[in-house]
Amino acid sequence: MTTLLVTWKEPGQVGIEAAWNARKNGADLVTMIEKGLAACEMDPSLMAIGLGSLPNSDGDLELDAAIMDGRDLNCGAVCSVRGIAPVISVARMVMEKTPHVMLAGDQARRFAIENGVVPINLMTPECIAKYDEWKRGEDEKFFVHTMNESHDTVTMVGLETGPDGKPHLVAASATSGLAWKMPGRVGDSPIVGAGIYADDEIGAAGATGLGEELWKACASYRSVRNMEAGMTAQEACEETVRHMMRRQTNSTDLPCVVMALRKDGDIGAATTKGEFPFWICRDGDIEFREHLALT
Ligand code: SD4
Repeated sequence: MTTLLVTWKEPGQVGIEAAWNARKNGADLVTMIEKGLAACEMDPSLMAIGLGSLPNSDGDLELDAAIMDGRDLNCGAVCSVRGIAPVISVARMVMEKTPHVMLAGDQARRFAIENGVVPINLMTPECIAKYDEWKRGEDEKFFVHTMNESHDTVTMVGLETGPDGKPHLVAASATSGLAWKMPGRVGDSPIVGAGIYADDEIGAAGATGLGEELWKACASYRSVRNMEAGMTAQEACEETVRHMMRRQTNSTDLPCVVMALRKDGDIGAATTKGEFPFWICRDGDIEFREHLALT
């Protein structure tokens, strides 16, 4: 049995379908998730992540990604990478080909090129037009972009249970970060423990939303630890979100979302604000769900 959870409506649909197609072609869990996120990054019609997404305040796209394999807690990440996509594949290469966890900026780009990724111009006419529009009405500072309009991150968690009944979990995320962010700013998505976490002995979790707050909360790790302490996946996510709402004054400025998948297939999701639409795929049966904020 294979279960996948993917964030947000439009990009999530592209991601989940691509991941399941990869499975039909024989992909393992890490590859399914990589292919799912890569499809979102490379689709210029999605303003969510990767090619043609919303840039920083200089009009430059800086991409982040991370992947974690719950089998041995191995992980790889890249941040602030320009002119390269899909960065989820570069994060996977960091995990599999280096002894490190994260490469940043120009050196991550150099590593990608050395490993065969062809540089591309990530800015499309559509995202340049959006940037110009934002520049013209530049009165709302950095976090103006409401995440209800278009989401900047796709996060995916997956569980595979083999014939021996042993669970295997993977979590991954790819993002262009918050639109109009300060150049060089990195959010939660490429940070293991904040944006993603996976441990075959417990479960996996992933976050999306206001990265500064999710990072302060170590939201994904906290949710996995909550499941380790005996909570259901839903209780685990709700505890994380309630804790954020109680301790972090900015955690309801924009949605802060966490979703979790326990090693027995139990799932949960919670958000500090608004609705959180996400997709579930169970052995190819794809279902769409909408979660409301905690009140
Ligand atoms: C970030 N968490 O860079 C990301 C943004 C995001 O939907 O998830 N947007 O802070």
